[in-house]
Amino acid sequence: MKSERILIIGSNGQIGSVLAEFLRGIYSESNVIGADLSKPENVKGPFEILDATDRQAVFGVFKKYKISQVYHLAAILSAKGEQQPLITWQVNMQTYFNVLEASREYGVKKVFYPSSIAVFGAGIHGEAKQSSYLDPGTVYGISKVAGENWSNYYFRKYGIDIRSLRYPGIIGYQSMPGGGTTDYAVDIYHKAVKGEHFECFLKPDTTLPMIYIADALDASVRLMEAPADRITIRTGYNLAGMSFSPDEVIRSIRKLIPGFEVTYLPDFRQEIAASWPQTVDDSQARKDWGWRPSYNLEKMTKEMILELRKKYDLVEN
Ligand code: NAD
Ligand code: AKB
Repeated sequence: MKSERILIIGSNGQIGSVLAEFLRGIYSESNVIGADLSKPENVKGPFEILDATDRQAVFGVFKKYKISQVYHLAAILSAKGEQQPLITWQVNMQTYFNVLEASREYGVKKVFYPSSIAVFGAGIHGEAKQSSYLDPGTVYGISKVAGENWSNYYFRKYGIDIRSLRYPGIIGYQSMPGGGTTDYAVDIYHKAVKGEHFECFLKPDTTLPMIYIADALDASVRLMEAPADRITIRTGYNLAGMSFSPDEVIRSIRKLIPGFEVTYLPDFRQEIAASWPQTVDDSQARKDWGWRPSYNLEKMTKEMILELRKKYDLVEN
């Protein structure tokens, strides 16, 4: 087992809950400390109830556990963020400033900052390049661009080794998403497996970049473990898994669940999705630290359906 003391802030969330398990497998249960606004039942390993907007509380957790690495996942995502823009700005930025300052104070070795495809805006037509202009249309996207720039600033000014990925929409069977525009792509599998009708809040041809959770975790840890001299981007690396529209994911699900019924009722999230790129060029991540995704849409659909059938106890004998 590797020796690090790793703090995950936002460990109850879609990514955090799965990442915690993944990191415990690498660093041991006692070395991965979860932290979130409330304590979930049956939590494994050390856990702190923490409001990361509270500077003193954040400093206290860093000191108590002698943290050496942080994954700062706490945030309000794109769709929820548009319902409460100023609170979203406050939460997304204040939590990150507290993490940056605590990292400086306690000599944290590495920080992971999750950015998003939401940093891109309507100015991109089609594929987002690593160096594409960033003109986000959501408060969430604005906070991620700011977070990326602060990461770069703290790296250059204070030498804190901060690493960041611009995640696409993440899809996994283990946990539910928490208020994003790409959430439909998780929900749709649950509805299909349970034999329920699905109402889609995006139009059928809205293509977005997505990634399977196993690939997202692999990319995150691979980036964090890469030698520092391989990291040439200190804002946020573009990351790609696959790209698909609701129509395409439905067709891939119907190969295994032919009767799956879907209707469309686009809402405000359609406008957010329409402002995001359709594909992402991640060649810099591939070149710098050897990133390669393992899942395409068909492989992911098979695994999602298999795992969700087990979860809902629907496995055919
Ligand atoms: P989520 O909403 O599922 O989880 C976020 C967690 O942060 C929640 O458990 C919430 O309780 C916690 N949190 C919120 N405010 C907090 C505070 N003040 N103090 C402590 N905890 C707080 O989000 P997620 O999908 O797991 O995303 C994690 C990170 O990855 C976020 O920064 C998000 O922007 C980024 N990201 C996610 C995706 C995706 O598709 N899931 C894509 C791109 C980027
Ligand atoms: C969202 O839809 O807000 C997130 C993201 C892509 O950042 N899933």
